[in-house]
Amino acid sequence: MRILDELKSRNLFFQATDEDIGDFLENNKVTFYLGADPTGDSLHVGHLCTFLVAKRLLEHGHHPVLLIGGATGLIGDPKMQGERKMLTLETTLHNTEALAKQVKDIFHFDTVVNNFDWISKIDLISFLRDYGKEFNVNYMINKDTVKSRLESGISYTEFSYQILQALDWNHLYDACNCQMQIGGQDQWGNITSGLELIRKKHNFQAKAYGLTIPLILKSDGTKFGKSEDGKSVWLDSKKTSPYEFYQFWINTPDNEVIMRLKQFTFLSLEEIAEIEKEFLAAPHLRLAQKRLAEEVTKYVHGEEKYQQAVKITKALFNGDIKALKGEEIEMGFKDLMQGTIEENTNIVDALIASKLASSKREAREFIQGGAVTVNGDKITSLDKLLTKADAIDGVYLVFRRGKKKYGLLKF
Ligand code: 545
Repeated sequence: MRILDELKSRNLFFQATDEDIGDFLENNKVTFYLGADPTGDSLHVGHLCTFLVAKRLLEHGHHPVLLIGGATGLIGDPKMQGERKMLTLETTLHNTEALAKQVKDIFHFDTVVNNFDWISKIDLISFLRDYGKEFNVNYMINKDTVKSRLESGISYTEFSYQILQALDWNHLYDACNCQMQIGGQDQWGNITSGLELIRKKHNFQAKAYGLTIPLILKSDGTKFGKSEDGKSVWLDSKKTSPYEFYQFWINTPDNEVIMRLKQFTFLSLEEIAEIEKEFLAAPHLRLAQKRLAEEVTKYVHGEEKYQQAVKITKALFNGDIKALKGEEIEMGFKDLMQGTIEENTNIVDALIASKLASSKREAREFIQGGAVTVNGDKITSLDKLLTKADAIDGVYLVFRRGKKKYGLLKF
């Protein structure tokens, strides 16, 4: 299948600057780039799709260049609403390193560049003469993001952003014949500014293409990429554990899951069609969600972390807490940690400390009713004193009340 048709079938094509981009991608080995500003120290799942499109193009024989915006991150790509908070040089440097490492580790891009390397060398007079002169202000204020800010206000700094992204592409066009830029749908204005600049700088002899990827929305129209408690799902395992990451994909609604398989995995469309058939025959088995979670977790975190996430999921489902190691307990119960207790704490007090009971009376009721387990063992005696011998690795006590309520305490 032609790569452009493949992207379209996977709902990964929003728009392109030329109709013949399909032929162009079929008949050439194209160097293209994708940029990311170091506004944070990690990507999240909302960014993932665009990077995977770069991988898809790579698999098709094209050559991706990943640009980290060490310079543009200091300026700030205008958002639809409100001026960005300016980042310090220090933060930007820190984030640049973290992002460069992350994209190398996950996607193995071999060419990573930083636009600080060339933008920081342009002096003000050259900037205004060599680039500013090529941009008509009327053209600039017609870009979506700028236009949306004209009422509420936009600083000159953010207003200038598109010129910087444009000169990046022109730089890469000259430096490595970079003939295409890809980005999310929100990058259209910046990408077309770059194309304009390249054309002007090359006497309208240059051939280059811009391609954008649709913004991913959930079926209810809200933003994709937040976990159930509203937190962003990061690719950095220190910010979102592989278990939580796996859970995010497992929780994909039935009416979105086939689309997500197309957008986020490298399974062929034929394989996905097979999965869809089996899934529709027995949706309650959640086969499609499991496969999606498997593919994406393996891709981002590797086989071992995926296996661990599955193990934690199963242990939590069966209540077989003892099957888990300390590290896995930390991962699976990260948000349920309620603090530390002393050795020989009575079960009634411990249950209150774990937040599974709100009073001694309630705690006693739960315990005597047989609703309470500690690390999977049922506790019915009100006199039970908890010791390190009860704890996993001598440290962790996982309390469960009823089928689903969990709390974690540490010695
Ligand atoms: C800078 C200089 C260039 C080309 C591009 C840029 C960056 C671009 C931008 N991109 C977004 C971004 O988000 C932060 C990610 C890391 C914390 O702002 N002006 O940097 C996102 N991008 C990926 C997709 C995007 C976009 O990295 O394009 O649409 C999200 O899916 O918002 O010369």
